[in-house]
Amino acid sequence: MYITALVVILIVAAVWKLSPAPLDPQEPPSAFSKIPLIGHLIGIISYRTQWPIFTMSVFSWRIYVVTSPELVQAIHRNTKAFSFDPIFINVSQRLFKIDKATLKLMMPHPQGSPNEYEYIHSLESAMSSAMIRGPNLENMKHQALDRFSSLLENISAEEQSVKLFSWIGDHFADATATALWGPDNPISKDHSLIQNLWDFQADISLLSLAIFPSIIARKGHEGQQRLDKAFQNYYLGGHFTKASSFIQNRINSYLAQGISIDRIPNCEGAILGAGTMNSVPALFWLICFILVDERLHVALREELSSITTKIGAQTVCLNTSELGRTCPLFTSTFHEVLRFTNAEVGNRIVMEDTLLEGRWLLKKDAVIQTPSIRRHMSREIWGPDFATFNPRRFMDRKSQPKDVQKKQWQGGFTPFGGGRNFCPGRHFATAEILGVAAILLTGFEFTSKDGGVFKMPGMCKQGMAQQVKQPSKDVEVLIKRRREFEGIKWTFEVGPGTDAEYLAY
Ligand code: HEM
Ligand SMILES: *[C@@H]1O[C@H](CO)[C@@H](O)[C@H](O)[C@H]1NC(C)=O
Ligand SMILES: *[C@@H]1O[C@H](CO)[C@@H](O)[C@H](O)[C@H]1NC(C)=O
Ligand SMILES: CC(=O)N[C@H]1CO[C@H](CO)[C@@H](O)[C@@H]1O
Repeated sequence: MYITALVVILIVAAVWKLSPAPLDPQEPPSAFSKIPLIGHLIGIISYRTQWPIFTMSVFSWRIYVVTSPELVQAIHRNTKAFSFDPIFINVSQRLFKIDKATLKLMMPHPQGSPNEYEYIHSLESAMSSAMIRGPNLENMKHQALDRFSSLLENISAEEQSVKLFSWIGDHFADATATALWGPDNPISKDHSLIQNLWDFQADISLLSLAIFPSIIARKGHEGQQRLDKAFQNYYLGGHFTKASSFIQNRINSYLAQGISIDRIPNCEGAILGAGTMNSVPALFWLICFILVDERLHVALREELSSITTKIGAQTVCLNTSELGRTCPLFTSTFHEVLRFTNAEVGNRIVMEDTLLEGRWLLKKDAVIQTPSIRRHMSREIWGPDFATFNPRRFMDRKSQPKDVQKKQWQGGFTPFGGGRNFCPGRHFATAEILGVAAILLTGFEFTSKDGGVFKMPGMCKQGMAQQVKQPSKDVEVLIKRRREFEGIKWTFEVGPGTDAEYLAY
């Protein structure tokens, strides 16, 4: 889950035999040796080839980089031959200092198939079954939006200055922790843990090296330890009775596999990380792309007013239940933000020699990368304006030729990954981000600190661990409540959601 190309390569380097193996004629063509191996660079240099898949051999390592949407789908489909499981285990082991007995439970059963990671599969289905459309998901949406709006009570019509990214992030972390672990979650009780979470996330790549973490990643290490401790108190204190089904299912899956309750907490910081590290930058960019475009901002306020209903003098209801239909421009803007800011790399390990699509031989133990940037920023897939931010792009996809639609939706657009590791949180993330953005855009004004027009913050080329790029620097803005929303409490209609907002493809 939290894996950078860098870390994968270090792991592979450690396990790879040192003698370089020559390429088999059936393997993907070789390209670009002796170049830096950071994820986004692989994505960027992949533009220099027309091959649908190519091999990078650096020293004795072998990485297959996939550029074509069709092959990405083929990789996602063949979950047996191409697996994330070995990476998950290696990284978890390093990051969470898992003891020998627990590790044994996590590995494939000695008498079973060597590639069957029962532990991971059970955990994955426990998580995704709690996050599919239905009452559990609706409950999480409600919890998150209710909590976020209550955190805004102190923002009055009096202007105040905030650092936008950290302001959004801090509230979002609390709201997300509330949705996942319930009202007794450790984050809402102690906001100082939020900084610990950001420190942990910033250092996650270094921490997964597991070499003197307290020296090479002191802040991240301290953050991780404080989070561990807080979740220890939460789990051992039995505070999870009001937690979401997502968390309840995780607990049951652990217990069913023989992992005791005291071993659970040290992974929970990572789950909170998964729930915030992509959503927070995605929400931030959504707000920024709207604030820099006055006409878009006005059009969206107009669109959102159709789902905003005043109930009595003190309450406003936001009906976010079918945003794909009721607010198509808003939903499309969000999808375009994901296209524009996503840098998912999608690592898999080849479990056994496999002939991909009857054509390309992929060798056991090699790493496969499917950098989304190569497809999200592709002229063939998106047309001549692929490099322009077009908030309406996803609204009129239905009017495009069938073959274009097919390319865009089958492997061409994968902000949430795909295949067995398809992000289980994608429905929740979409609903939470759109819901929070709807509150912020309808109820509040944001202006530039220096009084000028809002300027687009710079974007990092690639987060070290995130799938959505971070801003290179935070921005100061002035925020105030709109007069007509003074003293107002928000309520939410959430509903099950529709394909249009959930990117069902
Ligand atoms: C905009 C927000 C988000 C984005 C862009 C995103 C993206 C992704 C991606 C690309 C993957 C890896 C898929 C793969 O390797 O094929 C992933 C996995 C995962 N995500 Fe998300 N995610 C988001 C929000 C969330 C949220 C809110 C949660 C939980 C509350 C979550 C939980 C997870 C988990 C648990 C996994 C691991 C799944 C597995 O190993 O099978 N994500 N996400
Ligand atoms: C709002 O402000 C009051 C007084 O300053 C404080 O006690 C309270 O915790 C604040 N509430 C939130 C949600 O920040
Ligand atoms: C919320 O919106 C949906 C979709 O437009 C509609 O079917 C539903 O009746 C609305 N709910 C309320 C309480 O207005
Ligand atoms: C893909 C990979 O690197 N797998 C390794 C993970 O760690 C175990 C044990 O440390 C190795 O046996 C795997 O080869």
